[in-house]
Amino acid sequence: MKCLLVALCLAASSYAYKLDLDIDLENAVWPKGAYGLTKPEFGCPEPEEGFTWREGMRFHDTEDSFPDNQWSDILHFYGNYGKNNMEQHFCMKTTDQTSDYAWPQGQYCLFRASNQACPAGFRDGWIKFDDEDSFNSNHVSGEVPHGTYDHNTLIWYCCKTQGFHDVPMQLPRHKPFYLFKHGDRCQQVAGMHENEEWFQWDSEDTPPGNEYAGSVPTSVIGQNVRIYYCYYTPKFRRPDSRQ
Ligand SMILES: [Ca+2]
Ligand SMILES: [Ca+2]
Ligand SMILES: [Ca+2]
Ligand SMILES: [Ca+2]
Repeated sequence: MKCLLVALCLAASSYAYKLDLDIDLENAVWPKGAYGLTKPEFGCPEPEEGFTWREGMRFHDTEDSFPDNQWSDILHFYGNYGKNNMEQHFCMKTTDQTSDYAWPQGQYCLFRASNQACPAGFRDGWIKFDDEDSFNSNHVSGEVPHGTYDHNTLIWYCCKTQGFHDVPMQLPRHKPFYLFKHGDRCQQVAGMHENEEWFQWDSEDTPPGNEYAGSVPTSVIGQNVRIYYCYYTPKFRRPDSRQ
């Protein structure tokens, strides 16, 4: 009888826990700090009280001679990309203090916001993309990550490097979003499926080539630049979802 009671109590408490978790998920907000995400095909995350996502774009004129940008079989980038050139689109949160919720421990990276430090607990780093040297047509518009945007592209990142991939963190799950991969697999997010994607920039074939420093997303940076992304999609939809 005692055992039955314990079992019932355990069942009841785990049910309560599940309810709490669901409520937390509904109320999840984007963590405080200034940072950016890659814009996916369905657009930037929904605005929240205190901020809206500011958008921007970097057009990379990649190698013109036997152009060979490559990407994963499935890719959900917003905008245009092809063998010869590509657009990086950004969703930037430039308002620092919007909630008390800080980015949890884990293994993932974000864009660093222009002229702002990474959120607390992140390490920064940069990648320099050696874009096409001849008749370069790079251009830039809107709100973009901290960096240098001329005939080449240098972009800063913020990385969490000390947590565990398999401890799910809570983020809004109204819409799909991207984080950068850090380490050997994608960070788990509660209520979301995570799938790896990648893009490879065919950089200028003539040296000096690409460079990087500090903490950056999982990538291959040599003659060309390949960066790995984690694409998150909701496991189930909210009844009032606008999608
Ligand atoms: Ca080109
Ligand atoms: Ca160049
Ligand atoms: Ca190349
Ligand atoms: Ca070239």
